[in-house]
Amino acid sequence: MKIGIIGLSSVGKTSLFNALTKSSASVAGGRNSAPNIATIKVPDERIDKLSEVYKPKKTSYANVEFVDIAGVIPGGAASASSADSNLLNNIRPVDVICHVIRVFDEECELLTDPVNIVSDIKKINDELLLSDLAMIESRISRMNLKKKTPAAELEEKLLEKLKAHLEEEKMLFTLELTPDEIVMLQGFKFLSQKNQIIVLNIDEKYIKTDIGSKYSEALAYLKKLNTPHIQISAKIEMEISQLDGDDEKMFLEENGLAEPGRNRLIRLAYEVLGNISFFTAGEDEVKAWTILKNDNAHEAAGKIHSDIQRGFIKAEVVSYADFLEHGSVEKAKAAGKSRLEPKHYIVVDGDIINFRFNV
Ligand SMILES: Nc1nc2c(ncn2[C@@H]2O[C@H](COP(=O)(O)OP(=O)(O)OP(=O)(O)O)[C@@H](O)[C@H]2O)c(=O)[nH]1
Ligand SMILES: [Mg+2]
Repeated sequence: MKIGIIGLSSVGKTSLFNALTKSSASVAGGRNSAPNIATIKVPDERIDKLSEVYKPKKTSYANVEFVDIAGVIPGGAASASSADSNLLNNIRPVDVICHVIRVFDEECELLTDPVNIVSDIKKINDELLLSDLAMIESRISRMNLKKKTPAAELEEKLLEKLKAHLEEEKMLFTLELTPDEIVMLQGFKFLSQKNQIIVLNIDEKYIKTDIGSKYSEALAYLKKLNTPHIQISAKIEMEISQLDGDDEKMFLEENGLAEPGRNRLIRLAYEVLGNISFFTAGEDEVKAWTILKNDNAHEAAGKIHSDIQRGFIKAEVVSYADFLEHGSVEKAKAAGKSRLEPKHYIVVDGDIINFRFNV
């Protein structure tokens, strides 16, 4: 899973990136700079617990890659500058967009404007939208130069529908598409079609408060857009990221936080993408595997190895809750809590699976 951190200039994107990935990328920024990239393991206390029991040689968490992209300049999508199109192209490969909004108004040389959440969101979303519109227009005009096949006719009709939607200043993620249409559009990787999470980078003085009442208009706007949001203080998260174990725990407690914002953000990104985890556990390795909600046991097997999928016999499943209650998978089994499931079984988040297969 790739998460792209985007936003206007100097809103705290790199600070957030550093906090999330325990990196130390320069916060100086600059619009021509290459994106900062780092992969982190997804914190999951279920994996911690499984490892405690199995004491495996290797523990493998799920991975998430964060990409910190230079600030988007309003008006860039309409300009022909290669810096602007490079910048927008850096967003293209990501699975989910983490859109950072400045909600701190500390004295800062560059930032004299008061906080304006709605206007800031629109500035960035307009860029994504205009870039998609330009791409569609150029594709349609190129198609018009050639004799059209039936497949091309279908594609053009669909692109015209998207174009009309964008011309009403609506993001593509708000357009309902059929599964066939989604497949047809996959190659384009439209920027406004990507799911977004709005990260409200709040002033540290608000960390114990829900800023909902202060910025109710902005939250109503997000609700209407159907975009999830999360409030985080990048500054505080940077401090947290420098602590370990007990120090981290103490700091969180002192600040009235249940867990680092990093965990909340990754969970939300998982949810937005419809991702869930299942586990394999043994003395060699305890491992988390990422699949989509509603994937079946046969598809889950394919994540591990094509041989396991091909030779699939049954999935031996113990739920995480049963594992926890009985203290180990073996004890849960002895208590009759293990199920033998067929290919079409829909895997549940947290299932501990042992695949039986024959090749
Ligand atoms: N008060 C306060 N300042 C912050 C916070 N987050 C970032 N800053 C400051 O804002 C400035 C910009 O931070 P960056 O993390 O570099 O922002 P950016 O969005 O990556 O900036 P560009 O990459 O240049 O677009 C720095 O001086 C930070 O110290 C915050 O939560 N509170
Ligand atoms: Mg930056």
